[in-house]
Amino acid sequence: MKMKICAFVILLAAGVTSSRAQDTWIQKADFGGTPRYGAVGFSIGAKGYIGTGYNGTYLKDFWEYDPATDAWTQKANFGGTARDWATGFSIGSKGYIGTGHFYDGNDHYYKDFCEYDAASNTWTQKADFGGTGKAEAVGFSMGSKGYIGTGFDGSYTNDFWEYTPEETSIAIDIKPGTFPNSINPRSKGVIPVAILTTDTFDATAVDQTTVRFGPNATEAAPVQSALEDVDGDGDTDMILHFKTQDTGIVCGDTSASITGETFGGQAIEGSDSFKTVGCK
Ligand SMILES: [Ca+2]
Ligand SMILES: [Ca+2]
Repeated sequence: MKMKICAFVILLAAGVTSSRAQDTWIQKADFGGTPRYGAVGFSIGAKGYIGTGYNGTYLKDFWEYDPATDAWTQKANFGGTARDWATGFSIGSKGYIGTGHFYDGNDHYYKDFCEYDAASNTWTQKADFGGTGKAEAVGFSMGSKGYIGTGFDGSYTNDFWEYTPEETSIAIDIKPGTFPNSINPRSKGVIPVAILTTDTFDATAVDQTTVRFGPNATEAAPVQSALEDVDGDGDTDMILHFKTQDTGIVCGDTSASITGETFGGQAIEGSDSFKTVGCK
């Protein structure tokens, strides 16, 4: 009787163990650059990135990690000066590194802030970080916004800042296939608007729940959306339908805009012209 109970307990314990997933760490290829501290990283899509830091010398080299091949590739050096303890995050298809520190007998705390475009492997200087230059700040992103706070600027800090990138300009076509575009503001129908895929923008990445359309680009949410090649150039575009009465378009208006975000959090904006009809 005693043995039976014992066996039952063992089986139960084994069952519990095998039904639980286990967290694991697996060592991957070493970072492609030299050993260092004070580097910073972020991810864009299916790639990871690490750059800058200090190893006795201040560094600005920048590397891409591809988990599919477990390999590092050196990319364009960070766009600012070499530094350690910078801060980074990514928004959509762009990565950002800014703030940081350099010591040359005196401590220098940086507030410059650069954007990395993985598609073109280029860095662009953006608006300086809003607070004082600082080292060892922390950054993260949520949706289309980035955040940096805390850190050391000679003193401990707790200021906290939100970064909003400028909107990416996209091509839209009100009433695709027709021009000029005539809109009757009194119509009880819908207005079709296409977001076009181009060499630099994939319309299928747009999160249609975030899209608004109207003279102020804020008025109407789409009531219907579909993916199709509306301009017949071989790539897939997005077509959205907006109720005319939701758009706020009135007689005499001449243009309207779309705003929204991609699933990756990249803010977008595009405009097209039209003329109002049926107004007399
Ligand atoms: Ca049109
Ligand atoms: Ca197309």
